Amino acid sequence: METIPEMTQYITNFSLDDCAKGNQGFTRVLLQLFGFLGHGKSSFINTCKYVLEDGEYKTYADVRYSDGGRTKARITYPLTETLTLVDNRGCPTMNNYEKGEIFAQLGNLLPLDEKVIWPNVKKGVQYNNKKDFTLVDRIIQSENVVKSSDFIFPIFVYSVKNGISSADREELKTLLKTVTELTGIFPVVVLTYKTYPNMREVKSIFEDMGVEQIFPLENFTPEDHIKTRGRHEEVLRFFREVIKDIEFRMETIWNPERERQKRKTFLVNFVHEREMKIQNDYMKNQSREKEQKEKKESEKNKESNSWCILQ
Ligand SMILES: Nc1nc2c(ncn2[C@@H]2O[C@H](COP(=O)(O)OP(=O)(O)OP(=O)(O)O)[C@@H](O)[C@H]2O)c(=O)[nH]1
Ligand SMILES: [Mg+2]
Repeated sequence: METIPEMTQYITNFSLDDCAKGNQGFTRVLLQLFGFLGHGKSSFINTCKYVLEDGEYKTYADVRYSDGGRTKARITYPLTETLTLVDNRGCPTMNNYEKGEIFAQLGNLLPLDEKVIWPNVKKGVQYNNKKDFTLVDRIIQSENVVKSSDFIFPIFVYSVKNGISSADREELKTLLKTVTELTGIFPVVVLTYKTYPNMREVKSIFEDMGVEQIFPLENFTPEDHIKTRGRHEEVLRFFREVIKDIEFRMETIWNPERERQKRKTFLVNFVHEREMKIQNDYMKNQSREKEQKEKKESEKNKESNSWCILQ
């Protein structure tokens, strides 16, 4: 299965019904793209559609970059009868608030095709600020809308152009590990801007993090979409490997509803632990401030006492 027509047929014909133990109640695969702002998620969707639908280059997913990020919603792009790409909103950094949102999107616990709003919570937020509990509320409200029959497959999109600082490595490793715990699948990594000189360095950093499947590629863009065999095959190989991963995962018995409940519990625990940490930090801070204040006051008292004795 190496030629372009063979690979294309394998991808377009792939159905969950043909997996070793049947579809087990799953009806489609959501290929969940996630990553930072402007790393090429939407361009990757356009690239996949261009290669698999074999027509003119079109911008299905909006790619022009603006300050707050271009993609502001979680939009689905059906690719074949079984495979649907999901363009999740890119986040500027990954603090614990944004991570909560990312995990809820990836866990398919929030509705699809709706606007995504990042929580505007600054560092040092008071523990009794209830703002963020709305994430759990939104998950509960979405219960009837999200489908357990969606098989979640996480795909992390990272631009080689960005490099990876040593400070970011641990952070990225933890992020990928958490997504694995949440979805039961180690995310596949797509490295965009493949022709940047540091591609091998970035790739080996991801390998060291334990990532098994890494696909460096140059996205097709409105400015550059001349189809070459190499670029076309790269995308097809990506899908072929993703499908093999799905087939492998489907060899195990899975219960779609139980999986969704597990993801929900995971997220509620994540939010709870985060809130507990904020609460602890807040309490510690309060008692530190109190101690400092008392210390200052007792020093002031000592000074005035010794002044009185001298008098
Ligand atoms: N040369 C080159 N340009 C790319 C590549 N991938 C993306 N771009 C360009 O990078 C810019 C950002 O790409 P997007 O696809 O909008 O990135 P995104 O991750 O969807 O961004 P947000 O939706 O804002 O999070 C666009 O101008 C793309 O044309 C690539 O592999 N090579
Ligand atoms: Mg986008």
